[in-house]
Amino acid sequence: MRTPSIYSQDDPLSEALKPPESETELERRARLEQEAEAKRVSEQIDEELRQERESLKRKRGDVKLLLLGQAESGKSTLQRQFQLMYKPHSLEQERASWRTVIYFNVVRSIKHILSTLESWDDYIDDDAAFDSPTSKYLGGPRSGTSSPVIMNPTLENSGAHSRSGSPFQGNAAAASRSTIGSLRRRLSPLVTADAALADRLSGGITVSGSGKGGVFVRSGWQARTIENALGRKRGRISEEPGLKKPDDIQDALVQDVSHMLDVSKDDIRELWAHPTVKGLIARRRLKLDEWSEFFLRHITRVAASNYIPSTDDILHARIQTMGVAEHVFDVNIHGKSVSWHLFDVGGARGQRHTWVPYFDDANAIIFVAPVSAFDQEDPRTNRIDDSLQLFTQICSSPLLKNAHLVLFLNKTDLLRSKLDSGLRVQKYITSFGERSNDYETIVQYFRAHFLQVHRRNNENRRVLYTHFTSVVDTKATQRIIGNVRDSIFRGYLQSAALV
Ligand SMILES: Nc1nc2c(ncn2[C@@H]2O[C@H](COP(=O)(O)OP(=O)(O)OP(=O)(O)O)[C@@H](O)[C@H]2O)c(=O)[nH]1
Ligand SMILES: [Mg+2]
Repeated sequence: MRTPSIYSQDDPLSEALKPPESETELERRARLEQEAEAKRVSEQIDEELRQERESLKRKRGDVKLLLLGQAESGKSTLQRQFQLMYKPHSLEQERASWRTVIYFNVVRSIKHILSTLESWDDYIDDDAAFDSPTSKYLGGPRSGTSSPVIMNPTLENSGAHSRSGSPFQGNAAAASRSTIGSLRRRLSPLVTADAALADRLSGGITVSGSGKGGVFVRSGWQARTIENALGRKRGRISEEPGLKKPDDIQDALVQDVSHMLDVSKDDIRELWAHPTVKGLIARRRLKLDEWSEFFLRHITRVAASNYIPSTDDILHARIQTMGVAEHVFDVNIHGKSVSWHLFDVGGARGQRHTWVPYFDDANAIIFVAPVSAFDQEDPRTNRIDDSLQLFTQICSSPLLKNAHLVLFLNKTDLLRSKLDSGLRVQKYITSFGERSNDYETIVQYFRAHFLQVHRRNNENRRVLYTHFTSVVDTKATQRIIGNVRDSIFRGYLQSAALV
């Protein structure tokens, strides 16, 4: 008689799936082993999902905190600061998966630099470089993009350019083209890894309307990135004594990219330091995101074959959030441990519809607005203006009217460096007028606009707590988190739940 297997005798589907009569003893044993393994993996997934559901279940007395704000404002980075403060071991477990994100950030940056160079024919001549984009291409501020809220942003040339301003190209041009051409050839295998890395992180899910073609990840992507790399080995990782822990597991793709980075690090450094690249950046013809600049500045360390992301690297890494990710922390206050459920939302326009179901019974909101974004658009609205519109919606939402409201005016470090490099707010936000272009005047000006939005939408007379932040700065952010925690608890203790 055949050894019992998962194929039931009565089920018609099982009947159809029955092994062939001609099955040999060897094949039968292999099949049974496979079935047992599949069953074990499936049970383990069920158990993990059950445990996850259990741990996420919100109890009476738990705090529900929402992190809201536009894309790239710093919500997930702030979430990582909460994680660092209240659940540091979980960040440790994720360290390996951040390597994939950071490699992806680096490869994307190189790809972006090379394609921008290509559109400039690998050279920028000084005349073209010094032309003001607005005067040359737009003839002044573009109309038709005025702000529905407060500001009246002007737009900068969004990238269209012509090479006709370079009437002669001498030795400098030829040398630039030759060097960049060779670098492009040598770096092409690395750049080709972009798609595979994106696929590894997103699990093959693409999101339409994702602006810069970014990669989105859902809650729990860190573990899945490792699973995606391991395929069927999933589930055995931590159980069997002989098998490696997730950190030790060698993802072939990541290993390949690591190797390519190691052998290309001098080329990447050369590209990053090339006068044409520096010229394009200085003239704002090549715009790099803050994380690109951060990892390129640290390329020698990041491209080393034994690279392990530091906590600072993890805070600077960029991956877009898809939907809403819930994180639970136990927060101790006055000797009492309370579970905080922190909801980190995707801020891209196409993701905002997913927020509303989470508004119900929220205790607190941290709204994150990047003040450094005054010179950016999303996609045709000035980003500060977009933040103000979003903040208007949050302040006026009846579902959120009882939630404690905190505003983080974030990325103040980047604002300072933009001002140091000579950027003028008035150029992008005409209503800023002739005010002084110094840090203090600017942050107070933005703060006043947010306060005004709050005042106009404040039937409940609730307080708005504002903080100037740079959430990549761990020490300062943890102090502010402590502050926010205390203020949330003060309000919260008054509600009957805890007293
Ligand atoms: N320098 C600097 N970088 C920051 C700051 N806050 C966030 N970043 C960086 O900005 C990038 C975007 O931050 P995220 O936290 O991913 O933004 P998000 O709001 O979660 O974006 P979505 O998930 O798309 O809604 C990351 O590379 C961060 O490291 C800051 O205060 N200063
Ligand atoms: Mg995010």
